[in-house]
Amino acid sequence: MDAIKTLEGDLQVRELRFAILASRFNEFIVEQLVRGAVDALRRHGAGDKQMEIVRVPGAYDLPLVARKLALSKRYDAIVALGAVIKGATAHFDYVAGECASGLARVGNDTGIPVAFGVLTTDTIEQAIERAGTKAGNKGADAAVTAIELANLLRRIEQ
Ligand code: INI
Repeated sequence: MDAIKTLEGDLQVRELRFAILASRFNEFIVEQLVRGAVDALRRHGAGDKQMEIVRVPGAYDLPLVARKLALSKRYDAIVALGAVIKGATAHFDYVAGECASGLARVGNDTGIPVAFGVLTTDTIEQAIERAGTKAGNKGADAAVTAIELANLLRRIEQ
């Protein structure tokens, strides 16, 4: 494999700019995802001027604003954060489904990576586990993915 050219994104933030796009619904959970994302970006060397936090009411509303942010050309990647909890959501499938497919579409249509840090869980306990307790912090994971994808796209363009 050594002879084969391999393209990968590294985890150096360089001068990259990030939008952390977070929904307010289930704020108790989502704020922990925001905290995890900011912490991960900082620990990879990003300064606070390289990130902006943008808030929307709920996860369903993320794709609309993600598209606007992507088209603004002000960011190299978007970290989308939210929490849709089935137990508390009669229309879980619609909110979670539209959120996931809408965010994927934004990335695919605009070429700006949209890292998916939206929790979709059956219970509030599962959401807490993924928001900085025993199953890690999915906001931090999404932020690291955003760094890697932004760098990979740059390498492909070079
Ligand atoms: N939004 C969420 O982010 N999580 C939820 O669990 C949720 N529930 O339970 O309905 C939710 N609903 C609001 C939705 O995202 C939109 O803000 C709303 O429909 C207005 O567009």
